[in-house]
Amino acid sequence: MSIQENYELAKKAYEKWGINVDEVIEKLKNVPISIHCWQGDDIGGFEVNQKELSGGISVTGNYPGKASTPEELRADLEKALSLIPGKHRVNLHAIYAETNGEVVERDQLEPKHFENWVKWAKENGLGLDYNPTLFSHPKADDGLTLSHPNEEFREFWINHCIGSRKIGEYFGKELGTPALTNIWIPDGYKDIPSDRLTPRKRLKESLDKIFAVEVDEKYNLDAVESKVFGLGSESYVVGSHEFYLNYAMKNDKLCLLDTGHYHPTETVSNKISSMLLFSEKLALHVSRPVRWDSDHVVILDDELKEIALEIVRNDALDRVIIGLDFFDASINRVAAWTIGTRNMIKALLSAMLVPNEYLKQLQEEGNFTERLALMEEFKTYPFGAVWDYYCEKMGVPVKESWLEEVKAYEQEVLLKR
Ligand code: RNT
Ligand code: ZN
Repeated sequence: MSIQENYELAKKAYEKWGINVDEVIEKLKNVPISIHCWQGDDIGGFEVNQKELSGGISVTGNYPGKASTPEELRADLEKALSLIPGKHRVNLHAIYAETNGEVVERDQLEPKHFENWVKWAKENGLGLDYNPTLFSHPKADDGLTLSHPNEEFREFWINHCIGSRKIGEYFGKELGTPALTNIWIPDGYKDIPSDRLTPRKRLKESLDKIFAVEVDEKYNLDAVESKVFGLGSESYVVGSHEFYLNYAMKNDKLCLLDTGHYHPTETVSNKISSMLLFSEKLALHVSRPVRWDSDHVVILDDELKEIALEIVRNDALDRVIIGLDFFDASINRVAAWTIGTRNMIKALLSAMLVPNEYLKQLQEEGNFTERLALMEEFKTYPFGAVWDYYCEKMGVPVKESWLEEVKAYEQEVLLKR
């Protein structure tokens, strides 16, 4: 049977439940995923005085072919994007600035250092998002940045974050879609702190200074990302969930929830509805923690599906900004992007192919038998046939055939680096 025939059959099965599959597909087309550029080069970046990765995050593996120039990184991203259905966004970090071989300190970065990225984004119909880089730097060697006891260091990072918001604004203006500028800092302590308050007070003051500078929300949205622990900050992280949740609510900023930044039995899927009741927008870093914040490639697991369901059934596709955050250097990096992003999209599609309104109604009526029965039965509905049709319609490889393209790209491009 052809892809089309399979699709027609699947459509009938879903139509029985009042799901209009053609409409679902139209809707899915317009959901952008923000693809993190840093999977392509193990969070290396292009700084002239490149420092080793720090900040309590770690990339493991040494698969050949990683990008080491902006041109290579963009070419790899283009390859991955050609295998992913839909129009998406690319998420940059300050260390991906292009400074023409000159040393430009992070607090001196300007929009002009991202001109090539913007030009490329325009050519490829992409939006751009941004992150100041508060790690892999001599001024962050002790794992402290915006909460640093040394005022001079703090000022440096504050200025870097202010400049970053202006770069985000520049992206938004140029590309006609607001950039999300997300602040994540590694600050914390390996061992039990004797004072938890003072560093948090300093972080609060630093953020106040950063956000005191007016930046048009039409072009740039600010987010703050919390964490529960990191390598070297096992006992205490300054920017905890409660810290940023309160900060964001009080100051009208977006909370960014990274799926690897909570206690192992805590799930981001269960947080989304609560967040949506109190803020207009919410941002995500979809990742896959394995025992810790290991940033494995996103797979189509139960938690990913549950996250997608929470976004879809709460009608929040335009309120939840979906970004990815994983870095695996033990496999082909273009494949890593492709697998992770396709899975995110698959999860959204599968969430749209569930009779969500009816299931809600069953719960309201206390009919938990039927709720459970249907939720289980829908797991084996022919969602794969719709996914294949979607890929074909969007002009990207169907099923695992994308892998052949990655293999060829590896032979022709990656292994020659
Ligand atoms: C680290 C955070 C952060 C980084 C990127 C590179 O734990 O998740 O988002 O992964 O900024
Ligand atoms: Zn993250």
